[in-house]
Amino acid sequence: MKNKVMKENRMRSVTLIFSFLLLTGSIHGALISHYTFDSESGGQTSDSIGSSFATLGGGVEIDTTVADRIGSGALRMNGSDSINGPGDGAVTDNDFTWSNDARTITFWWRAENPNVQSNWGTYFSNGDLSGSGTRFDIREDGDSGANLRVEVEGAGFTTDPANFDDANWHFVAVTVPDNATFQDIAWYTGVRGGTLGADLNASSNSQAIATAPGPLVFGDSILQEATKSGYVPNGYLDDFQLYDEMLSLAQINDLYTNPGSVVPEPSSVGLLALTLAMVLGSRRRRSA
Ligand SMILES: [Ca+2]
Ligand SMILES: [Ca+2]
Repeated sequence: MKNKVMKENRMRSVTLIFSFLLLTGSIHGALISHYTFDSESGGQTSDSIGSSFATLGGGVEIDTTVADRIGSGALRMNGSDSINGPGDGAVTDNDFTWSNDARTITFWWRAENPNVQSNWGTYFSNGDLSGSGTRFDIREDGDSGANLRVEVEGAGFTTDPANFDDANWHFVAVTVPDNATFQDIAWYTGVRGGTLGADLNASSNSQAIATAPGPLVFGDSILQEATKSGYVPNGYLDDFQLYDEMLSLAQINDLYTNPGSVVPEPSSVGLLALTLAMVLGSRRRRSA
């Protein structure tokens, strides 16, 4: 009888520990990529999550001098697009597979030459060109002035946040819900130390989001069009964060008002303590 109780206790402990591991695994899954652009080594800059890295192309480098960067460095994008395709930018070694899953992308951007817009300078690009909705770009729209544009294959919308290309650092956050069409995407921007603006997307385009697997590209686009080069912006990108869920507006505002911070996660230590308390509690009940 005693042996049976001990076996049950052991099984219960194993189950609880396994649950703990599953729980912490899913919590760490929220923020899935974080490029601080603080340093480089051998032409690569590391993702602070996991072991991935981005290879720096000819149009980008790590800059450690620009004013008000977050941490020790930022990605300097030199405005020179010489390769047809994403190779001028910083390109990750691993593919991301999003398809129609929810996501949030946040980063900071600052122009090198205030009020001189890049052509189609692209801060972030992902996916491929295989079909409708498979590409995902966040960029300037130089054809319309210094504007912010979000674009997928088959849909795009240009907005006009005030002074987006001035000398200030600008926060950008883009959210995509599950199973979204283009009109469901929201984007927000705000100058450092200011107030975060409202959702800028007024598009009613119903193109489905179906981002194809591909590397993350910073400072260039996966687009390959001989007549539309100029995808490397002239400025700086800093503190890129990618979440595999749609953050709330309050969480986004927290990232905006605390540059370089990440959305807080429940403490793993706290969960471990809770799990141990449950194990001990179950043992105490058994032996009572
Ligand atoms: Ca940085
Ligand atoms: Ca290029």
